[in-house]
Amino acid sequence: MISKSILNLIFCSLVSMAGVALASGTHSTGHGLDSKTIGKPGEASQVNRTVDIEMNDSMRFIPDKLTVKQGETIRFQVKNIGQKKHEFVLGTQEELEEHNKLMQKFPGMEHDDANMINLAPGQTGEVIWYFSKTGKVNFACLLPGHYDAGMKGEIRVSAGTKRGQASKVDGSTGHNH
Ligand SMILES: [Cu+2]
Repeated sequence: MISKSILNLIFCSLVSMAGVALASGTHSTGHGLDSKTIGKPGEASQVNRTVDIEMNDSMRFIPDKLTVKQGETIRFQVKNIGQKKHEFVLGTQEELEEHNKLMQKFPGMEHDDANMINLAPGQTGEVIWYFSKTGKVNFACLLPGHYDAGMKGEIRVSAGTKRGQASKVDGSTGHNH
């Protein structure tokens, strides 16, 4: 455990040296991930719904495209149906790509943060995440070679429960005299 946290520490400093934007300087969600961008770890008691995701040795997530609503807390129930280890890591595309490069340099690196789950073959685990902002959140498997083989996915975070957009359609466009 001690060596693991030391490794984590080293890893984090490497990430910052590599020039990843450490927006607020907090490390609460892991390797300098900007929690303002992708959201933050969610509370089990606040979960709105569960999304099942499978990971396989064809280096794919199923599904690899998801839509959630801003303000939702999602329980990602992730299952590794392959014979290899896989992991599910949430982040922005930039963060994931930067992280991916580091993983190639330090292939033995294992880490455990709120925004990710690393699973042995046949294992199921979960990540509970609160999506605070609209836009795009990405996910990937950062084990060496997996991301480059296409093991990635995308979550679209749509605007919450706002209504009133519909009135735009039959509103001001007519303007008949
Ligand atoms: Cu993988």
